Amino acid sequence: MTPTNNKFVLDWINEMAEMTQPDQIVWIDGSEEQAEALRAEACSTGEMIKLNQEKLPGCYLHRTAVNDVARVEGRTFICTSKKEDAGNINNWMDPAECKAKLTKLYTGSMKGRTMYVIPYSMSVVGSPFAKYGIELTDSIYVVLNMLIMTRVGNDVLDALGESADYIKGLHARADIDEENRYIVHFPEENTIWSVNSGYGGNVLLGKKCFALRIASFLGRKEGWMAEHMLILGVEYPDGETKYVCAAFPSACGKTNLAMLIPPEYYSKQGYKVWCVGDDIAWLRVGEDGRLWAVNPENGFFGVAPGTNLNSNPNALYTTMKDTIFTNVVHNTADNTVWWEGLDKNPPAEAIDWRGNPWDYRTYDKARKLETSGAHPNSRFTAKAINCPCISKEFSNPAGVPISAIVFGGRRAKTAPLVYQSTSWQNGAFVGSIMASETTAAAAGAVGVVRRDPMAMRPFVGYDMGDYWAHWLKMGTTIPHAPKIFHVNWFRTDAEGNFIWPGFGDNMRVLMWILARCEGKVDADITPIGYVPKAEDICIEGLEDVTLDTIKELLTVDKESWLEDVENIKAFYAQVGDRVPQTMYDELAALEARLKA
Ligand code: GTP
Ligand code: SPV
Ligand code: MN
Repeated sequence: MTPTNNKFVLDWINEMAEMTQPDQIVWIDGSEEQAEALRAEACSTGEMIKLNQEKLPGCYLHRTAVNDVARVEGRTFICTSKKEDAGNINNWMDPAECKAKLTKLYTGSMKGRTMYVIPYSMSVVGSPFAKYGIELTDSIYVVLNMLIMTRVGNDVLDALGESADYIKGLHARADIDEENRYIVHFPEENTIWSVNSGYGGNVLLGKKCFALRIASFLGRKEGWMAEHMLILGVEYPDGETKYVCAAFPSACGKTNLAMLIPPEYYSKQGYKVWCVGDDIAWLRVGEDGRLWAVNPENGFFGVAPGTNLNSNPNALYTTMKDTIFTNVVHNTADNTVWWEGLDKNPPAEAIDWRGNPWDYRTYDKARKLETSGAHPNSRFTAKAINCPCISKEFSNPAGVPISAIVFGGRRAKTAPLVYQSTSWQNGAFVGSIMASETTAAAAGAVGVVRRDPMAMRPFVGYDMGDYWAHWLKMGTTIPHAPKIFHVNWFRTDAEGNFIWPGFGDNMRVLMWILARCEGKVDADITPIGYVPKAEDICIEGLEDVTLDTIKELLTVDKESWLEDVENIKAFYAQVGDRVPQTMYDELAALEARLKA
């Protein structure tokens, strides 16, 4: 007995099972009993370690293979029938060629193993935003993560009914061979294939593969947007809540901003911040002419290092139960976990992310990757409902109305603390020229400035130029469009220290942003857009920040911006001939203003 009679689903599962040849097929029903049995099985094989259940109830530790610790952008492909539809920024393979190649890798890969069938929904089942998917996988770790990150169960199959409208995802661990690792998308066929990885964004197919790459493709076709954005609400003392979306590249502060705790100056007056989402937003124009957002996920797959009681207490509390930790330090004395930046007491008896005994005294900042106990991209998978600041609108199928969209990156120089674009069109341009220093969230060099438009460079499921055109077109369909801003928490001084305190204090910048949305505060116009008057960024209660610090953080250095303009020109050329003329016009206007 299968929990659905949907012919499209059953035929596809049969076909995939004929190729991968599992010993058995198990349908995941979302029940706690089944999840608990799978946890026990994973612990019996060493795939997971059950942690101290008194200190960390429901928590487990998993270590991935040493060669498999981050997304692999170089091995991620968009397989459209025409190469030009994937665009120059994406890797492309011919769909038939790709299937032939991967079929070889999948064939027999599940022999002796179980294929799990995970029916899941992105966003609340039945919501106008909701999209359904089925992931087939031979990894219990993937099943248990998907149970936290998405809405899993038979109600998804019921909602799907006899329809063929679902995203087909196939994942096989195979040999975790990095030379044969592929994360491929067939947007024209609503299909995702992933092989030879067991790490997060490569294998939790509801997340980056579906909710961004496939969804961005669908959004363009259907007139909505899938974005790499957090969603938060700022509640005012009078009880009204304003919502903000923010797009920062991977490991650049979305989870932290989404869960921020207001500085005392604000909390005393009754301000509160609520988290709706920390990574992905789906956006649609509402009947009232505003832009509405949902978080399609059901949990957080957050960066562990740096998370602590000062930086992000809400995230830390969220991870204290029902959490899967990946690639952090195992404190073997009391069977708990640790990571760099948690506290100043690294465990004396410990196993590092590689699975080797670890002596914290050997840590060397200059050789961080080789000597740290937790991998810099180690993660926690935690339930959204366990977050102390989760918004009461988190599961509202209608979503929340958005007042402001904020772009941001990691820039040691150039980008000021905050500026506002002059229109939706100019704001889309600001998104298109975003840049950031690379992080450990993806394999490759760390700390290199690269252009990362809308924080979506690795996640747009079609041509980047077409994606920008979609942004411009959306602007014409939103009568009450959000205002668009850009922030940078990461400017450094001559010694390389961050100038801005960041974290909870980012609220101070959010308050300026919201005041701008309501026309309640003035600004100075500069060649790049509106910049705050320094005295309008509240520094009450900040120890090391003076009005002069704010002035320094807000400077717009024309020379370095002109250098950036040259870099942007080269990037636009690389994106190719589908860059909208509007973006070139905006770029020319920016250059002219900088030279005036
Ligand atoms: P993904 O899950 O990869 O998409 O990352 P994310 O954008 O959610 O990033 P996250 O909030 O996990 O932050 C990543 C790193 O940036 C952590 O090490 C944080 O400590 C650091 N970080 C976040 N916010 C700030 C900030 O305001 N200032 C500074 N200096 N660092 C920050
Ligand atoms: C990111 O890299 O942006 C993440 C983590 O959120 S992953 O799920 O691996 O993509
Ligand atoms: Mn992310």
